[in-house]
Amino acid sequence: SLNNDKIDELFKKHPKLDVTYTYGTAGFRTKGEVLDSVMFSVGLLAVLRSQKHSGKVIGAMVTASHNPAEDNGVKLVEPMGEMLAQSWESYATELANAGTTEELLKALNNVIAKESIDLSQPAKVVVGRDTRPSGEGLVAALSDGVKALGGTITDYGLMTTPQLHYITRCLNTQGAYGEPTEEGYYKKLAEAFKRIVTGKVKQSTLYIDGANGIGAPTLQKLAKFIPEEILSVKVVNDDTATASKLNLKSGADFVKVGQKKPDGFDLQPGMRCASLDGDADRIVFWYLNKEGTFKLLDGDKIATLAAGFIMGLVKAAKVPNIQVGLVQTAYANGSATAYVKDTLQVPVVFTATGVKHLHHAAEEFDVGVYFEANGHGTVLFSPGAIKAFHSTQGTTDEEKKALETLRALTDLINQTVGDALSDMLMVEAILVSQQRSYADWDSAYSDLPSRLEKVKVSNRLEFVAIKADTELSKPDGLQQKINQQMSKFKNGRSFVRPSGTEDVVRVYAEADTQANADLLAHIVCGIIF
Ligand code: 16G
Ligand code: ZN
Repeated sequence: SLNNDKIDELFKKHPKLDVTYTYGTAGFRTKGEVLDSVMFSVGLLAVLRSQKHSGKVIGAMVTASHNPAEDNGVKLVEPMGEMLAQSWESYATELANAGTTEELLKALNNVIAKESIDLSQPAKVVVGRDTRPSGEGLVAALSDGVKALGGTITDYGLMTTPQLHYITRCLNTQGAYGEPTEEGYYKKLAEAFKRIVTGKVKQSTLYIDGANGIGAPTLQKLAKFIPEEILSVKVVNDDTATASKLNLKSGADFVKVGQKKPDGFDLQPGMRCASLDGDADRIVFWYLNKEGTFKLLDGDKIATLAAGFIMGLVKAAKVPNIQVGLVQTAYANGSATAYVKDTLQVPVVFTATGVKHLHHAAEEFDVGVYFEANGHGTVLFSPGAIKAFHSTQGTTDEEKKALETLRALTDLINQTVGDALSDMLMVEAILVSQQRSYADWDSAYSDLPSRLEKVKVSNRLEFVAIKADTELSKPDGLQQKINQQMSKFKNGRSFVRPSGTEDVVRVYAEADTQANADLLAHIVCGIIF
């Protein structure tokens, strides 16, 4: 049974503040200074989750991703590296909002009873954090939570979110996925990349905006495992010592939302650039075209590049019965969706925003490509597909080469979660293989002009999004008004959804011209305000 005294003693070190917390799309996320008690409660829950999985290792990542330096957050990782099962999110919320030891014990006993937790099971937790100043103290609080329930915790220190997911999976699969160390991660990615590009013509330097976050030093370490003759990378915005610079006028979110270059770049035509976010689970690519216009290659462009390449390989390798599919959200540009359906002829499935939704939908395909337009995504290979790539021999040289590239891709691409560094190498491997420039890649289709706005409303929970975030079921009648406005614009499309990470409602609009996309967004903002 629970050691009530120990829980009480440690909980008193992490008193709950007068704040209501919610485990949302990306776990808990808010100002770092109000998260101490939350971390303690997450440590408790991680132990129960590990026990539920008969002692398998559970991951905990302390990060607030692309948000400002003073924010922080935490999310739990399942043994195979996925996001915490949705059915446990409400337990996380209940534990985090317990104000007294009595309430906390009640919430704990509720989980134990409902999930029939065997408290005699061992419990193991691993934790990592990004570069935020509040991270170290928050890890200590989480650690106290783990200890209060008698679990063991290993602190891996600074790392990217995808590295923590990788390590969690490695620890639970006895080496089958890779070595459970930082070096093991670099080696796995570097080796797989080399297998694809060796002997092919190298491209010009990649300039990577590290958002002054953990992705910068991590990429510098990764680059040491890849010879300069096959890849040259230069990391810009790598000042992790100045906390306030994290994600400041830099990073994937800044570039995607503002459609402009980050600080720190003297951007010239011909330069190939990309931006990571603060925990390196997102990447977007960008460049100046011949006319000197800033051009963004976002998650949709990455997804279409990857899907097209993999389709070609599967065909060339003559592996039968491999269904490649793509998963998008409502934020996918209308042109991207049309290109995937009409030109690539790959089936597309839509899900609500948030990695967990896309990830599970992608698992339904043999090869499931999922990317959010914001640059978060990966490609999942089913166990059957991986087996087929290994058991098929191939007769011609072309078939053998295609098979070897497919096998290497299954190692190169992070199978647990979207990974900016793995995605960067995947894109580079494809561009090298196809000898394509950014402009060639970009020319597959032209994005429809779009606008993303946020609106502060008195209660965002009054807004209920349905049909994969494309419509609102509440407040009553609002969707009809939005539809009326949309229909007035050529290629007009707009949707409204409550944010899962900020106290705002987001408005997206798309139309034939930038002025019309801006206008439609503006009108819809006016309707909901
Ligand atoms: C979180 C999600 C991301 C999503 C974003 C939407 C994960 C790991 N991250 O960052 O996928 O795009 O939330 O934010 O699921 P919003 O709800 O504030 O628009
Ligand atoms: Zn992130």
